[in-house]
Amino acid sequence: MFKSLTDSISSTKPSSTGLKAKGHPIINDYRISDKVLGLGINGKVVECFSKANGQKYALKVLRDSAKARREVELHWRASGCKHIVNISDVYENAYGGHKCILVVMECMEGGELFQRIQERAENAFTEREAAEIMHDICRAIQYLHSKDIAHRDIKPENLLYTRSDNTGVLKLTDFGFAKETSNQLSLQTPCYTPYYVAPEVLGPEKYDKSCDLWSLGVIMYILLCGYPPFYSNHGLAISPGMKKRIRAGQYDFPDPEWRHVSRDAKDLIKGLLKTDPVQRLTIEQVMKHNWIARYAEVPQTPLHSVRVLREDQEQWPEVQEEMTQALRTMRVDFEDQMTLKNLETSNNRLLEKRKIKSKR
Ligand code: I85
Repeated sequence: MFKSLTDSISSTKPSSTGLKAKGHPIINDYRISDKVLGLGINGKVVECFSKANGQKYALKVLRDSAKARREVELHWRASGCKHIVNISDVYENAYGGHKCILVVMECMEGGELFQRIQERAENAFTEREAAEIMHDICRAIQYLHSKDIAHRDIKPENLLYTRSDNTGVLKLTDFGFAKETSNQLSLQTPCYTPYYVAPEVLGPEKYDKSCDLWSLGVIMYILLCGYPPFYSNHGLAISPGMKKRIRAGQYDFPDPEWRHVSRDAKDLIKGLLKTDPVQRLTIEQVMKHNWIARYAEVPQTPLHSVRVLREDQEQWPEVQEEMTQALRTMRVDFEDQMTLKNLETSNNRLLEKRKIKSKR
């Protein structure tokens, strides 16, 4: 079983940099500390130290499954980007009586994006700095989408800094929901030859990627003002009212936080938070947008974000929960849509066949 992971992993990168899932015990190579760095839904992340160089790493422990193998495979394939957390080693070990996949990653010691921003001096955070951060996140997404990978779980807690000083690099992590979007039609829709394929069959690819652009819109909005564009009224994580507002694209740019924010910034947010995924900007369009392409020339307008993030600090867990749920809804919705589309096209195909038959 695991051989296939090893094979697929080593086949995705040139053999010179090929990552081999190691079969020998990880404890031969690393000292695993009992410090937990984070808890993902698929597994916990703990601190560990290389016995070869003494350096600190982060270790993600996943129970072996098809889902876990997909996560590691896609994450490894994405590891070549400066703004994606790097995998350095993968082990297959029995751990706690279970077959596990152990992913050794570079250790991100700078903490989460918005924690870092919150720790800054008030008024010291400007629109230009927000644009620089957005540019970094965009680079990660551009890299992924160019490799036909949709991350589908881009949210504040998955954006981490390498270090806490000003040399820290922002990187994206957790490929637990990542999905290969390449249209290998023969695999996706086994009953058609490419000649007959309708545009909507090609559609689902775009939907998966558009999830990441919506996330980008939400993160950009929070960066610029300190609160999210959609929130529930009564503190419950994702209320029916909030769902409605997300679906209707009901958000605004209230004063005083948005008064001095540039028109370019608001224009980009509008393109990212389009409710119709087909109308939403693609990552290539975002890269060409003035606010991203010329991020170093964005006005240095002071933002309210640091003050607001601090004032609303106790609401941050809810903000995170809301984004988690909204992303979950989005992934499920797309799956439903895809099933419907495929049913539609397969029905049409049957109709075609009947028409042809009746003409004979
Ligand atoms: N380092 N989502 C939230 C962490 N280095 N973290 C999460 N899924 C993952 C944790 C729960 C992300 O795949 C996660 C994953 C991977 C990491 C990860 C990877 C590499 C780290 C779930 C830290 C860290 C280390 C030292 C200090 C600090 C953080 O988390 C801090 F600055 F916070 F003190």
